This record gives sequence, structure tokens and C-alpha cells, in this order.
Amino acid sequence: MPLEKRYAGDWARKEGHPDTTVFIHPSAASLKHLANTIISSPGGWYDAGDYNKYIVNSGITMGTMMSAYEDFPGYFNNLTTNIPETGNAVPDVLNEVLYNLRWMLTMQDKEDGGVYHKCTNASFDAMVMPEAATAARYVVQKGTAATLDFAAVTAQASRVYKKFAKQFPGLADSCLVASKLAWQWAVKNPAVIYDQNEMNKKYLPPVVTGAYDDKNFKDEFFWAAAELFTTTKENIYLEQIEKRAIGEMTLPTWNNVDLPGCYTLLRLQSQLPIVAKNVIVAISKKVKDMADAMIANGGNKAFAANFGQSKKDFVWGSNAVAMNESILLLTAYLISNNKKYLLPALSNLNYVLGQNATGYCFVTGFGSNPSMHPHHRPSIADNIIAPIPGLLVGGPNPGMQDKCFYASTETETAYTDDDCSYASNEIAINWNAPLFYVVNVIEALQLQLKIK
Ligand SMILES: [Ca+2]
Ligand SMILES: [Ca+2]
Ligand SMILES: [Ca+2]
Repeated sequence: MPLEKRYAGDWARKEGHPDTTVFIHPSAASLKHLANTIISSPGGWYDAGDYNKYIVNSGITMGTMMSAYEDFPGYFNNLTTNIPETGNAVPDVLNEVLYNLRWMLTMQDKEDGGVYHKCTNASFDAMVMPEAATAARYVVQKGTAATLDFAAVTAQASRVYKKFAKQFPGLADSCLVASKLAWQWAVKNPAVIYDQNEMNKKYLPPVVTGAYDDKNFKDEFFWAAAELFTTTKENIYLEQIEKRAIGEMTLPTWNNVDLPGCYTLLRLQSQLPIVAKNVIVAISKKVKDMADAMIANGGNKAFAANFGQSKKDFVWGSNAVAMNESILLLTAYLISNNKKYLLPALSNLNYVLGQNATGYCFVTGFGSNPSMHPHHRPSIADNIIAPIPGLLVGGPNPGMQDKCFYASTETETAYTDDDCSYASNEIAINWNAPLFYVVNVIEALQLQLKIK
């Protein structure tokens, strides 16, 4: 959509990628949707520094944002953000989530319930403004990960938007129908991997944009089952939940979505049927144990952040690891009421806002020394010196896969504020979403606890 000056200020821009003419890539063809026929798939969020739209990465992003709302609905009812829908009696966060939800709904093949992996160019756009990027767009192969992430998001959305039936008649029901249809496709197709290299051997044009490829769908089955069970209370989803609830879990990423399912089950445990009692006890212990291990040596480093206890924390998108640590800690607080988790959660926010070894505030537009050159096409192409504000950059990543120049290659300082650096200075929706959760939930808790 166009960003108007009264909302976007200096960063106003024209509409890009209307996506009303999107081709069925041969990898996605079916009897009802022949190769190179046209569907419409408008709206939604650009994923990151590029202009493509990916269901898998939308999954965790949408889940994180709706979870913030479900944790503190009263706070979000009063949060106004100067978007076109401000003042329309729907929390702005849900107006924003709906913009991507409506796009996601276009990505399901209603004939069989399967969901296309992404809506994309064949190759990345040049570093131009959105309206100048006009390459052909495709939906590509359906896959199990995309379909289950879609099922989880639409099941959660069905629950969340039910409260707004007056503003969005039929939306909650449509989401639940779509979710169940997706679930059924995944049960019939439990191991359809999106393997871009294999796909490119068979079909033209070759597609070389972000792959978001995942081979392990146990966590996606768990998350989708958790959301569907919480929304419907139907026992058919419980088996998948029980199977997984006893397994090992790690911090969420786009391809690892166990914990979003746990967070939902814990948040709404009082509404769940008694058959789920053992599962709730198990995952409640798991989340608290993970949080306790996380803070066991917390804050003993030079910059007093809980994040960064291990060199392994500094992966591609390390700042999002810090924020996902904080979400785990805040969830542990919400289920235990134990305040020992709060300061470590806050320390990670301090970390991304500048209390770190690089001295940068990793959120554009804030602080005295913010990142200025994110790998983000509009920020590069708009002829405005300041980047678009409010974006969390990836952060230190000694992997340095982009081969750009880094003044320091040490673990905690392998960061370069250069738009060349997609490995340390790109932005992404699945990194901004946990920042969004943490800043807002800490604000909500501060109001609730009257902490000064
Ligand atoms: Ca609103
Ligand atoms: Ca997975
Ligand atoms: Ca700029």
C-alpha cells in the first residue's frame, strides 16, 4: 500500500508490488491451478531487506504479535500508533496483523488446503524503491512447514478476532475453516520439504530468493495442534501435543516453533479441558527450567546483559535471539509470578538498545548511536539519510557470511553498520516481532506492577 505522509512522515512512498497478477509457478501447479495461470495475492508484509513474502517466516512473526495481544489485551486496547486504522475500535496491533493475515489467506489452495511456500520474484530485486521493482511474481510449491505454520496462525487468529465479530463479520469462522483444511492437508502430506535446489532442477524459472527450508516438522505439528486445540478444545489435536510435550525444546526461530505452542497452552490453560492437565504440568516445568538455566549465570558479563552467555548465541540474527530469550523469561514470570525473571528480560532489551560491546543502538531511529545503514531496500533507495525508524538489525554475527568489511571479527563485535552486510545488518519481520513483544510487554508490566 502507499505510505502517506501523515503516517509515514519523511518516509512516505508509493505503493509497490500490488501482487494482483501472480503466476502459479510450475512447481505449484495442480489440476485446478495450471502452471502460469494467474491468482491474486495482494497485501502482506515484505519479509526483510527484500520484497518477497514468505509464509514460514510470517508464521512465527504473526504468532509472536498475536501472543503479545493475548497476554495483555487491555494494554493493547489503549495503544494507539498513528496508522490509518487508529481510532477504529480495533487494537492497532490487530489491524496490523490483519494486513498480513489477509495475504496469508490468499496463499492457501482452497481445493486441497495446501499452502504455497512463498510469493516471490524468481530472483531478488535490485536496490530500488518498491514501485520500481516490477519483476514477475510467483507462488511456488506447497509444503508441510508452510501449511502447518498457516494452520497455527489462522487457528490463533480465529480465537483473537472472534472478539471483533462486529468489525470483521465471518473472519474468525473463515480462519478456523482455513486452519482445519490446512491441518488435514498436512496430515495427508506430513513430509513435503521445500527444497529449492531440487525444485530448480525440475521447473522454470529457477527461483533463487530466500529458501526458508526446513526438514523437521515435529515442532510445526506441535504448534499447529496447540493452537487448534486451544481454539476448538477438540481432542483430535491432543495426541500430537502429548507426543511432543515431553521432548527437548530450544528457543524459537522461523524453523523451530515449539515454544510458541507452549506459550499459548500456558497462557490459556485455565480455559483448556481437564484432559490437557498433564501436558500443562510438563510444559510449565519445561519453560521454567529453561528460564532458570538461562539466568543461572546471567548478568555477569562486562555489559551486564543476560544474553551472550555462550558464543553460540551470536548467530545470524543474534539480536532476535536476545529478544526471544526475553520472551521466554517474561513467560516464565507470567506463569510463576516470580520477579527473578524480570531484570534479566529487561537486560536484553538494554543490550539491543545500546548497552553492548559495539556501542550501537541496534534499533534504527533511537538513541545517540543507532544503526544508520541497514540492508533494507527502501532505506537504501529513498535518498533520505536516516533509515526508516524502528527496525531491529540482525546484530553481531562472527559467521560474517556476507564477506563485507568488518572492523572487528571478535564474537561480540562482529557487526558492521554497512548496507552491504546482510549477515549482521539486515532487518526482518521475525526479528522485529520479538522486539515488539518485549518492549510492549515490559511497558504493560510496568503499568501493572507500578515499577518505577
Ligand atoms: Ca485500530
Ligand atoms: Ca521445524
Ligand atoms: Ca535512506
